[in-house]
Parts: sequence; structure tokens; C-alpha cells
Amino acid sequence: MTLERTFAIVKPDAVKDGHMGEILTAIEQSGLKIVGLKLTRLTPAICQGFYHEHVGKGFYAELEAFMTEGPVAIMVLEGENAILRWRDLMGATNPANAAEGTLRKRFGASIGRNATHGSDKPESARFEVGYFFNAFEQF
Ligand code: RTP
Ligand code: MG
Repeated sequence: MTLERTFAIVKPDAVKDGHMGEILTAIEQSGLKIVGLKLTRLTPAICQGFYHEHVGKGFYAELEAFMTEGPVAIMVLEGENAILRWRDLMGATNPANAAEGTLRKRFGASIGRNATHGSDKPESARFEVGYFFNAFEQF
């Protein structure tokens, strides 16, 4: 039994559309524990640091415009295999390919506006959690 932590975002589309509560409920019902939570708004510079691996790609400008357009809910989630479990709950990056019942299927409109983010591996999770949350903000 090793507890793992991952980083999650309710993206601007889902906050604006009023799906934050349903997404938090889905997380809690899945057994993942919310151990950090804030409402914030990304600036372009913060977005570039966060998505550093995507800066320079063809879709980055669109990604930054979207991620900075309004408030986001950012979270630290904890549980056994939290990284994979949260990605399974979200579903595929493109909502059109996401399984029925997943969050991106339920709330995503397109590959660009896909409702949620989740860390993809332990090194990313460590970086992303630390990028947004200090020790006093994680329980
Ligand atoms: P995320 O990082 O947001 O959890 O998504 P992901 O791992 O499933 O996908 P990733 O490859 O890391 O891409 C990051 C985000 O960039 C947007 N994107 N747009 N228009 C496009 O072709 C395209 N490709 C990716 C998506 O919003 C994706 O979530
Ligand atoms: Mg990613």
C-alpha cells in the first residue's frame, strides 16, 4: 500500500459551465481524497511554466488562450494509484474518444476544451503539485 498524489485542474470551460461541483463529487465518490484545493486564474507566464513541455507546439497558443480565459479549480488528489485513477476518471484527451461516463465525455466539447487536467506520471505530478501548492496548503 503506497499512497500517491496527483495534480488536477477543473479547466475554465467546466468552471464556467457550472460543472465544478459535479467533478468534485465524482472525485470523492471514486474514493480519491481531495487534500488541496484552490480557485485561481492562470496568467500566460504561469501557464507557460506549467505546460512547459507543450510551449512551441502548434496548439500551444490556443491552449494558453483557453487556460487563461477564466478561473480554474486546482487540486491535489491522494489515493492508491491516484495518477492513473484520476486519468481513468477523466477519460481520453479528446472527448470524442473518451469512454462513456468519463468526465471529458460528460463535460468536454473538443480536444482543446476538455474540462479537466491530470498529471501523466509521477515526475509530472511532483512538479505540478509543487508548482501550485506549498506544504501548508496540502493536508
Ligand atoms: P492534460 O495535460 O491537460 O491533462 O491533457 P493530456 O495529458 O491528456 O494531453 P496533453 O498531450 O498533455 O495536452 C495538453 C492539453 O493540450 C490540449 N491539446 N490540444 N488542439 C490539439 O491538437 C491539442 N492537443 C492537445 C488539450 O487541452 C490537452 O488537454
Ligand atoms: Mg498532459
